[in-house]
Amino acid sequence: MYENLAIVGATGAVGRLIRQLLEERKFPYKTIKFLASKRSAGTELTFNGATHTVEELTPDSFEGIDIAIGSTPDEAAAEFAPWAVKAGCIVIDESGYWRMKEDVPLVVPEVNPEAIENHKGIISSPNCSTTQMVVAMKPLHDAGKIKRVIVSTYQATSGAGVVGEEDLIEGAKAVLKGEAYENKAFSHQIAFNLIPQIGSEKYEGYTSEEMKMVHETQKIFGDDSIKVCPTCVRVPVTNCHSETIMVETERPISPAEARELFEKTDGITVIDNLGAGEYPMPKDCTNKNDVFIGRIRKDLSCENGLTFWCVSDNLRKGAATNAVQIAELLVRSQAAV
Ligand code: 11C
Repeated sequence: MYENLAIVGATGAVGRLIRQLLEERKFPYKTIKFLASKRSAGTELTFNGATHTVEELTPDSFEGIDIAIGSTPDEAAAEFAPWAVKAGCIVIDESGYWRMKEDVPLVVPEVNPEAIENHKGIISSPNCSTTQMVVAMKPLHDAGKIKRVIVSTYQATSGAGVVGEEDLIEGAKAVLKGEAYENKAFSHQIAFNLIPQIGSEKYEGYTSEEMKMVHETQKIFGDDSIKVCPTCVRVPVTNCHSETIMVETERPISPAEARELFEKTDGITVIDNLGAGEYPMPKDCTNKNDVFIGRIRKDLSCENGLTFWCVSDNLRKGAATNAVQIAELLVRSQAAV
């Protein structure tokens, strides 16, 4: 039975949300422990009405643990996941470190749940900008085979952590008062501005965030022939990533058919009434677990093209919710044995 849990990186923003989701979704467990770096060890937190003291993450942290959900920087994930696997624990990892490794399934439960069966102890959760896009792509790909995607992202500052949000809020106050502000997360002012770079320069003029969208999408669909052309932009919005997504399919899919496909898909909510000014917006999608879709229309520039707008809470479906859903899949797969 998978009944002994550990949350690694328990005091971070996504760690906090993982705890909240486990409570909200009444995740079954017998014991749970909360792990973090030495700096945060000793912090007290409440889970399901009980007080827990956060323990320091060490090589011995995983004895007797069945599932560990980790939300840590890449370097920490590279170190702790092998400790956990050695102790017989399954790791669900939010970091970028393990995603593209051959033996590590990269899973979005609405898209490729079957991939968890091939795990060798580590299961990865994708980057937030990829996750919402592949959830939206899945019903269209099943119906008409997607050949090509052009995506532009409008990514919230919470993707860069608490300091990212601070750069927006405190930076905006400083601009309004005409004062100087020293950015902590971003290399440029984000208040009243857009930054067309997320991550470092990586390949042929694309950034690391953009190349994650290319490689992770192909791995999740198990199809390297899907062409993805991304542009990732940081915008002055505190939470929820938005994306314009254009897909070109092998057979034409009309906007009406696409809407029906989206509406039938678990995890997708359609809000699409341009005449009434109704479409998903970050302020309305925050704290929700779904991927929201609107502005569904034909791409006028290409034969089998369809274009739409997609918004999702990057800390929830883009991170914590997806990881907890993977843990739920594991529990269900074991119950089915
Ligand atoms: C951002 N997508 O919005 C990034 C954050 O690979 O998990 C998540 C990075 C990752 O800045």
